[in-house]
Amino acid sequence: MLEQIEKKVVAGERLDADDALALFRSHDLLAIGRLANMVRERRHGDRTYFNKNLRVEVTNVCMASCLFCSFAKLEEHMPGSHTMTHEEAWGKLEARMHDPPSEVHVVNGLHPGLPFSYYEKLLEGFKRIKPDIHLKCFTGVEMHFFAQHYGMTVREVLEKLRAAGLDSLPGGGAEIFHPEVRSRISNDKATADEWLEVHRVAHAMGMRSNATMLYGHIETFEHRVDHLMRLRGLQDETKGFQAYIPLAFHPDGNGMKHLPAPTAMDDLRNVAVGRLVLDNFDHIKAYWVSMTPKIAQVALAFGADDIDGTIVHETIYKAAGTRSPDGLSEADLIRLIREAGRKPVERDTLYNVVREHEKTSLPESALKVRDRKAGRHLEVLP
Ligand code: V47
Repeated sequence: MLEQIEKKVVAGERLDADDALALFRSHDLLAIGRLANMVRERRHGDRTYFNKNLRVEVTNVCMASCLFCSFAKLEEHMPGSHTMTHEEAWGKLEARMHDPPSEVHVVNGLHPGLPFSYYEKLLEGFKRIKPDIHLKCFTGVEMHFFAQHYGMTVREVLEKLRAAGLDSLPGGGAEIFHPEVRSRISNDKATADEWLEVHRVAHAMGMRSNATMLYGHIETFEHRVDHLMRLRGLQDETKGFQAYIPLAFHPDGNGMKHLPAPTAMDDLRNVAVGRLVLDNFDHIKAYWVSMTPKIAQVALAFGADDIDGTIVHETIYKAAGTRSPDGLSEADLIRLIREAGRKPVERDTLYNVVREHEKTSLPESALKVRDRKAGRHLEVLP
């Protein structure tokens, strides 16, 4: 089966659902990774993208009760719940202005008690601080909630938020689309069709977005394949997705805490299968918060061409027990990419190049030793 898939990949032919299932079932990770790497190098060569970004989760108060979530609190004033004032949220960006990020990524709970103007004012304030900041805010689930809660169409919501400064949508909230799983892990928020419709409308308005899949809990390989096929189907229609980001389930402190976290094999397989099946997506992101910086680095040889960014203030995975650090410096990201034998490219959210860094021929650790001997600092090296 893998030989037939290899023939298709080499010929640039589209893989079907049976191929995708065979890839998920295979334990020959190196064979799958090699194929995914071939596709990755065909598209991007050694170029590996990262950005300087800031995560702000302004509220974790949420009317939905997703089984996998360790972040949400049902009501304001419950222990551990938070809703930032605008000044607190803007302060996160102000604190970074000495080395400003190019993107603010906002993901929140579905808060029942805030006026819509809260979100408009939030975006306007970020733009006031840094007019060229890219605002990648509110998942398809949040957009659907805004439409229902504030009595607007999805298009009206997106138009109002765009007028306030919204530039694109992040990929969260997709979880697993198949109703057999979605009805059990996320039964009181946007359905698969509703999530996809938000992205369809955003793309029709000229906005770009990302897509995710939350794997490693109660879903089967068939459910994963169904998910990827639905994403590929919408992308054929709109071409508005930029990156696909497989998200590893973290079990601490949520309704599925009895389940083990996915293993490194599964992390890498999800990156590779995503690269091979989503032939109409430009970018596959190895999100280091979800899979640790070490696995994310290895994923750069298994189909991923992007490692996300500096982040700094992530709280969703922190609540769910990630052992990844809070943030990485630009130098950390560059080192991870260089030691994987790749060329670091700093990008903005729309993948415009901010700065190309040299690819080094020696591992960075060797450079460091050489450097220490020469009494120089790593960052002055080309
Ligand atoms: O939608 C929540 C996931 C997502 C858990 O667009 C969990 O560039 C694992 O979507 N274990 C939010 N995952 C994060 C997200 C994202 C991340 C990075 C980049 C982009 C992008 C988007 O986090 C949620 C949900 O699927 N999540 N709880 C958990 N316990």
